[in-house]
Amino acid sequence: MAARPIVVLTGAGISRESGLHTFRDADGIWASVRIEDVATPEAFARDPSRVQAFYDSRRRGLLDPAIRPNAAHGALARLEARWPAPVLVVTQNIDDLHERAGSHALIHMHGELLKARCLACHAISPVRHDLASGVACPACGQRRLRPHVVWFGEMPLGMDAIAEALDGCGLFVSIGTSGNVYPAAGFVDHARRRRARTVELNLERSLGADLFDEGHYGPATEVVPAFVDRLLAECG
Ligand code: BJW
Repeated sequence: MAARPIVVLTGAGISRESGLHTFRDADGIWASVRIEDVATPEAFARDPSRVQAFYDSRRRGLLDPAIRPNAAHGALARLEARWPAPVLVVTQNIDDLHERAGSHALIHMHGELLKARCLACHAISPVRHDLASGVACPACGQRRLRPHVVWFGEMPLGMDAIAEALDGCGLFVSIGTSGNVYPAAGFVDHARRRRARTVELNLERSLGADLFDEGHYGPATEVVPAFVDRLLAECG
């Protein structure tokens, strides 16, 4: 049978072994910071310096040379290069580890930490420095940049392209996400309705684990390369 398109959804768990924190694990980001203080448009309107400082600190962390893509990111790039049909990675992560590993067909549905958005002219620009000190927008010169990330209550990015890919996929794989946050948590349902095979790869069963046809549990650097190797062997 001909190979069918694949959609892969990734979450914070895939980057954990690269040294980045997840959100809802015991040592996760939300254990030390409240969502309401840093990840809503209301928080930014109330206290922009605090929100900027939170993302500035995470951006500095991401740019630490010790933070590198791991074997799971590498395996997905290999899958895209070798699978005979399209492979789309939809990531909830704002890090750039998928692209550093070599993934090209990639949607950052919750935005990108290394980009800023201008509140005055809406231009999106690359950023590698702290925004708290008031960096000017390279397009219009105003000092009204915010992190290019999607906060609670905001519309995730690329939703039309994601829906189209889910409509046409034969396999949906969810990796390293707890299934707490919508609309991403609903993608498995969408794929099932389209009769795609659905697979969860995670450290432990997620909230929606029962919705998947199969699950493989363990660290992403082990279960993802093993799963990709099996898939590539199946298609010869
Ligand atoms: C490992 C591992 C290892 C660990 N190996 N695995 C009531 C009901 C339903 C929905 C709503 C509701 N009220 C409001 C909503 C909507 C809301 C929502 O979902 N709220 C819920 C919390 C209830 N969603 C929104 O507001 C979204 N927008 C929206 O819905 O717009 C309207 C719309 C309607 C219809 C269609 C389309 C749109 C926006 C959500 C924005 C999320 N933003 C954040 C922060 C910004 C980015 C950032 O700062 O980084 O995004 S929140 C945070 O959670 C971040 C993540 O991307 C996101 C998901 O987290 P993730 O990746 O799942 O991480 P964890 O920590 O939860 O899980 C890690 C997993 O990895 C665990 O399972 C571990 O076991 C595993 N793991 N180590 C493998 N080594």
